[in-house]
Amino acid sequence: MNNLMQNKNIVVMGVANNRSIAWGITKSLQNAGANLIFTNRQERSRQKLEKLLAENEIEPKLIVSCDVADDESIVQAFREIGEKVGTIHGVVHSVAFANRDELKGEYANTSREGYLLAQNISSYSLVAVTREAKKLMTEGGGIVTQTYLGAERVVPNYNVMGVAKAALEASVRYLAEDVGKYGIRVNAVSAGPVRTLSAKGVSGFNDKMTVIEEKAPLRRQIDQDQVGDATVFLLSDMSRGITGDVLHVDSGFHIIA
Ligand code: NDP
Ligand code: N5H
Repeated sequence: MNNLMQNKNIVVMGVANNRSIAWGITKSLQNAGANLIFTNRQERSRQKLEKLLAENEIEPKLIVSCDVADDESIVQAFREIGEKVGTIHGVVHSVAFANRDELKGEYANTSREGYLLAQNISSYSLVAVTREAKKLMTEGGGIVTQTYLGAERVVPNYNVMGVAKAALEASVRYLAEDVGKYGIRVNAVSAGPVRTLSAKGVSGFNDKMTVIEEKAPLRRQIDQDQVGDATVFLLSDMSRGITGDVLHVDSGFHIIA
C-alpha cells in the first residue's frame, strides 16, 4: 500500500470484467488509497464490476451508468457524481469501440459510418468527458486515457482504430492546453497488447503478443497491473510536471525499428 492517492476521488470508466485494463487500474488505485467511482455502459458489466469489487473488498463511492456515445448520458453521469461525491481529482478513460469487421483487411474499405463510430466512442468521448469532469475538478487533478502504438505507426488490422487513437492522442494535447490553467493534467498510456474482452477474437492479436516477447527490450508481455501502476503515476502528484504526453507501457517495444 502507498498513499499516492489518499483522499482523492477518482472516476474509472471502462471495467467490463477482471481482464479489463481499467480493472488493473482499479487495483492500483485501491493500493494507492483512492476513493473510487465507476461508470459502466452495459448492465452486464455493472454486475461483473459489483462482484469483482465485493471479492476484492473494495467499497466504491458510487457506480453510475454512462454511455459515452450520448452527450446527455455523460452530462447526467457527472452531474450525479457531483451531487453525491462532490469534488473529483481524476478520471480514467478506458473505453473504445469499432466494428469488428473493420478491424481487419484494408483500411481503405472502412465505411463512413464505421469511421465515425470509432471516432465517436474512442476519441470524441474524451472531449465530452473532460468538459464535464472539469466542472468537478475544482482542486485540479489528472485525466488519463488509454491508447495504442497503432496511433503512431501502421499496425496491420488496427486500421480505423489506429486513426481514432491518433485523434485521441492529438486531443490529449489540445485538452491539456485547455485545462492546464485549472491545474488539470491530461495524459495517455500507450499499452502493449493485453488479452481483454475487446481484444478477443480480433485478427492478428496473438501475433502482436508473440512479437513483444521476441523483440521488445524487456522480452516479456505487459499486463493490466503494469498499466495500472503507470496510470496511477500519471494521476498522482508524482507526475505533476507532465501533461499532454503519451507514456508507453509496452516493455519498450515502440523504440525498436
Ligand atoms: P475491455 O473490453 O475490457 O474494455 C472496453 C470498455 O469499453 C468496456 O468496459 C466497455 O463498456 C467500454 N465501452 C465501449 N463502448 C462504450 C460506450 N459507448 N460507452 C461507455 N463505455 C463503452 O477492453 P480493454 O481493457 O482492452 O480496453 C480499454 C482501453 O484500452 C481501450 O481504449 C483500448 O483501446 C485500450 N487499449 C487496449 C489494449 C489491449 O491490448 N487490450 C492495448 C492498448 C490500448 P461495457 O463493458 O459496459 O460495454
Ligand atoms: C493490432 C491489434 C489487433 C487488431 C485490432 C484490435 C482492436 C481492438 C480495439 C477495439 C476497442 C475492439 C472492439 O471494439 C471490439 C468490438 O467490435 C467487439 N467487442 C465487444 O463488443 C465487447 C463485448 C466489448 C466489451 O468491447 C468494447 N470495446 O466495448 C491491436 C492489439 C494488438 C491491441 C489492442 C487490442 C488494442 C486496443 O485498442 O484494444
